[in-house]
Amino acid sequence: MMKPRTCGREDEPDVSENANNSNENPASSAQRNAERLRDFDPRWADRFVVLGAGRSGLAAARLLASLGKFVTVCDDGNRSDDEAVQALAEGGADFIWANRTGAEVALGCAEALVVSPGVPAGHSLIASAEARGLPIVGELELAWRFSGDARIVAVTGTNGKTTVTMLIRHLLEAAGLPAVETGNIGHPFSDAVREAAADPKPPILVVEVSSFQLEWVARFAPDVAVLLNITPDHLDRHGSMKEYAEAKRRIAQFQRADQTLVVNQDDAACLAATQDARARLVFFSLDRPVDLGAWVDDDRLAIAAEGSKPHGLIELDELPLFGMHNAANALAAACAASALGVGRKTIARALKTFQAAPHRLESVATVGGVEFVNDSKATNLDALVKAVESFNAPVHLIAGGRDKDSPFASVRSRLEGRVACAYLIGEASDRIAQAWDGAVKIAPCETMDKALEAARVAACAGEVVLLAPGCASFDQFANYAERGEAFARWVRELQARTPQTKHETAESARP
Ligand code: UMA
Repeated sequence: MMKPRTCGREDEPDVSENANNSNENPASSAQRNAERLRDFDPRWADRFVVLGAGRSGLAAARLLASLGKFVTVCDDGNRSDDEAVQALAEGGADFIWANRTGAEVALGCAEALVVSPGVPAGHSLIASAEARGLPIVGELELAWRFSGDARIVAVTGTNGKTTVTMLIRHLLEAAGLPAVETGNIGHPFSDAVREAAADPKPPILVVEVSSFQLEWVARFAPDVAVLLNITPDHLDRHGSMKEYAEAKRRIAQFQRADQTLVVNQDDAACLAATQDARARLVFFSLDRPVDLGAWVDDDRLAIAAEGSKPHGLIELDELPLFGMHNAANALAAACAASALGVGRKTIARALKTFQAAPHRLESVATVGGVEFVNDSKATNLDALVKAVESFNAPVHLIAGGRDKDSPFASVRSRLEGRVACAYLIGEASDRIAQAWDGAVKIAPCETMDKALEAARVAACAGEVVLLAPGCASFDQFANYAERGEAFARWVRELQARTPQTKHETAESARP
């Protein structure tokens, strides 16, 4: 039976201090909404409008419909051919496609508007709901309100979210604790909550959480929150770094003192964002030992759990993931698993057997001595730089795509001397070329195929061709996975038509 989270529990923080409490500054619409949501209990509401008929919106609608609520789903596009839409419609949900009048009528009868993560806060239906005084609830918050006693781990950060989410699930399962990956990783949280409620042995829900999902959080309080890093990303959506960091901060804003917050000790923005946290703090660091948490001690990962002495876990080179950023990811996951009771020996054993997700520094093949590496998931500048810094050989970098207002010039000095040539594709090409001109050699290529061909011709044995776009994929591809697959397909075709030498293995040029 699906149990809701109770609202206004005595042990929950008084969110009024997080909302606007000053007469001098008028409350922002987000703060007013947080106040409205504080008192809103979805158990007692019957009629919901869901904005966005993508994965999250449909999952939210399925969750609400399973609880006997009346649901209308509005979308600016038309996805009526979608099987999931048809199934929901047959189950009684209404759909309104790109029809503002119909959407307004639905809103007039609704008690709350549920927002999909991809819908920007400035959407006219959100403004309309605000004008009507309706609570606006994000899909993450909605699902959490219905998650009952399920144990929840939430992972956010600019980079590494997916890897850490997967690592935590892996560590929990190694300890015999059933766990499910959910959220931004692709399996909507609303579905995971609905499925967990029907499970006699509910799993721990490990939720990858994006800044988009955190925009509408008003009470979300995971048992364990993990904040990995905060570097510029999605500035086109959030407007400024301040707003972006503010969204990330919400992962811990409503946690209680008996919950755990795992924070990157080496990231000043993370430390600033969690200054007021109420939860028990656990740190991870690549630079120095911590009292409670995990760190790198010489070439060994180490951990100090609550009430126990520091212990070594595994050697850095036993970790089946490349780059120091992945060592930090492993430390973060170890802290989260430890907070949920997983012992250090199990953590150590399981870290050695983790398999990385595709499109993340994935070595596709070595052809003619050149290693081709797919890091299509590097969709922002920080990830791009970390990917480049993972190699000690000259890098032929394929970058570009949809621009997210990223400060490309800020990474010039970190690419200089490492990148032999940048092969630029997609909409952001001109801005990147201007920003990097003089620091690295530039080859405008427009498309992936042209970039790969140019890089193949230029790269010598021992060098690396790296796809780390530093941009979103949506100008030329459906998503980062499709972009990574296009890269990998081209490389495999190249490999098939190139005679391989005896020594040609996917041996890495990484340090
Ligand atoms: N839509 C509108 N009006 C708008 C915007 C969108 O009607 O103004 C409609 C679209 O027509 C479409 C639907 O909304 O029908 C799409 O909704 P959505 O953009 O929220 O996407 P979903 O399919 O629900 O997928 C979302 C996440 N997408 C985004 O945050 C953009 C997925 O993360 C996530 O896996 C999924 O929920 C399940 O939780 C993807 C992503 O790109 C991977 N995330 C960003 C990132 O990782 O950088 C944040």
